[in-house]
Formats: sequence, C-alpha cells, structure tokens
Amino acid sequence: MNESPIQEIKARLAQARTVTVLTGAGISADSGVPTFRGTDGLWRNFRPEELASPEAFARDPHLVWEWYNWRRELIASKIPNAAHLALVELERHIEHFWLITQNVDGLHPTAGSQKLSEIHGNIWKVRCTACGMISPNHDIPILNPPHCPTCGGLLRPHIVWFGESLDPQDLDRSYTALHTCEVLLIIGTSGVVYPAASFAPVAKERGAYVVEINLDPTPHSDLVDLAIQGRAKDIVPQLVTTSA
Ligand code: BV8
Ligand code: ZN
Repeated sequence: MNESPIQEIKARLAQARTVTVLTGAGISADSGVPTFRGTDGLWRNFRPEELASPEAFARDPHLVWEWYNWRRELIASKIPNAAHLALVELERHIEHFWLITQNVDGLHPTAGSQKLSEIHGNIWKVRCTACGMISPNHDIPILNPPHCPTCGGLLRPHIVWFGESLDPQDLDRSYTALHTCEVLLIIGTSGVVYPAASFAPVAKERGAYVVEINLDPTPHSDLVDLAIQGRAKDIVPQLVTTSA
C-alpha cells in the first residue's frame, strides 16, 4: 500500500503500458482561459444555445463569430501551464498513450502533445459550410464572418456545437483508448457534456483504474477509484516527476 494518493497514482502509472487522459476546461483555467460552468464561467454570461449551436450560427453568423473572435483574442495571449507540459512528458514515457481533450483552445498541441484527439474541435481552425474544407486560421480580429478562399462559402469555427455529432474517427480513437487503458486520468472537467461524460464509466467498466483531478467534486467523484481535489497545475506535474 502506498502512503499517499500521489504515490499510489505514480505507482499505477509506472506499471501501466496503456494510459488515457481526458481533459476539460479546468486544465486551461490555470493558464487563464475561462471555464464554462464555474462562477466566472463563459455560460454564466452566454446561453449555449444562443452561441454554440448550428441554429445560432444559421440565425446570426455575425454574433457567433463576434463571440469566437472575443475568445480567440483572449486565448491568443495564453500559454500552456505546468499541467499541459507534464502530459507531454507522460506521453513520452508511456508505451500506449492517448490524450482526449474537450478543450478547443489548442493549448495541448502548443505544449507539444501529439497523441491526442481534440473531440470538440479547435478554435484556430475554420470549416467551410459549403465545401467542407478545414483549414488553420489564426486571424485576429475577425470583424466579419470570413469566406472560403476556394469556393466563397461561409466559414464557421471548426468546433462541435450542441446537437452536432462528433467526428467518428475521433470517437473511434477515443473509445479504443478508453477500452484498452489500464489507467484513465480525468483532469478538470465537470463531466456533464456527452459523450465525454460517459468516458469515465466506460473505462471503469473495462477495468481501468480511474483517477479524477479537479478543484471540486463532480458527478464522477464517487465512481472513480481516486478523486484528488486541487489545481491541475499543482497536481499533474507531481504525477510525472521521477523523484519520490
Ligand atoms: C452529441 C462548444 C449526438 C462551444 C461544447 C440530455 C442528456 C444527455 C445528453 C444530452 C441531453 N441533451 C442534449 C444532449 C447532448 C449534448 C449534451 O451533452 N448536453 C449536456 C449539456 C446535457 N451533447 C451534444 O450535443 C454533443 N453531441 O451528443 O451528438 C447527438 C446529436 C444530436 C442530438 C443528440 C445527440 C456535442 C457536445 C458539444 C460540445 N461543445 N461547446 C465552444 O467551446 O466554443 S461544450 C463545452 O463543454 C465546451 O466545449 C467544453 O469542452 C465542454 C465540457 O466542459 P468542461 O471542459 O468540463 O468545462 P466546465 O466549465 O464544465 O468544467 C470545468 C471543470 O474544471 C470544473 O469541474 C471545475 O471544478 C474544474 N476546474 C476549474 N479550475 C480547475 C479545475 N480543475 C482542476 N484545476 C483547476 N485549476
Ligand atoms: Zn469552401
């Protein structure tokens, strides 16, 4: 028996060949990116269905782009924190590693994560509503809804909105990672948005050792093997250091 929860997780990680990580807005909160459902969360001031839905975009693309432009400006000044960097380190040491993120801010790839699925998309990509072309786009500010350089169609953020299906390839890859992992780390997510909200029970049923790291208890805290309350930037780096 290990003496502390951190030691217990480190021992599990040291023995594991397959590790999956699920992250949410909490990991980027430590970089200064607002979460969605906290006291200062984005949904306190905006209604999701008014801004993050295909109906909202069809009704008022200008308003939706205004919101994404505001978020782009905010995220552009943020950098990955110690928790993002620790996951890059973990990826290097684990034979079969996969990171599933709900975050659209792009901080995981900026940190250097390569084995990842951004299941809700990426705010720095756009998709043509006419020809479907996906391309990187770092423009700031975007004052008017942009148009496709190839076909002239209206461009939208390459983000999965409420009521939209996730990319089947991302889902397949995520479920493979969840079905096969020996350890699942769940970091900084409220666990209420589906399908990601089902990932903890899926991995648990397949026998994974499931760990939650969050500032507060969540609907999954009673289901997981170990729930640690604390900031991602303080806890996650401790899990990957080689010192005791
Ligand atoms: C789909 C994009 C099939 C915008 C987002 C009723 C029951 C079940 C399901 C549904 C239902 N009604 C509708 C649904 C389906 C719906 C859904 O789940 N709704 C919920 C809300 C009930 N899901 C969908 O529509 C999905 N698609 O299911 O397809 C389908 C198709 C048609 C019809 C039906 C089904 C699509 C989901 C869309 C996801 N996109 N928004 C944008 O980002 O621009 S959701 C939004 O929430 C974000 O994208 C984010 O990724 C996601 C999850 O949030 P979190 O990351 O968890 O963030 P949150 O703020 O909630 O929590 C932060 C946590 O961090 C907190 O716990 C906090 O304590 C912690 N924390 C804070 N600081 C720290 C910390 N932890 C550690 N350290 C810190 N420093
Ligand atoms: Zn196009």
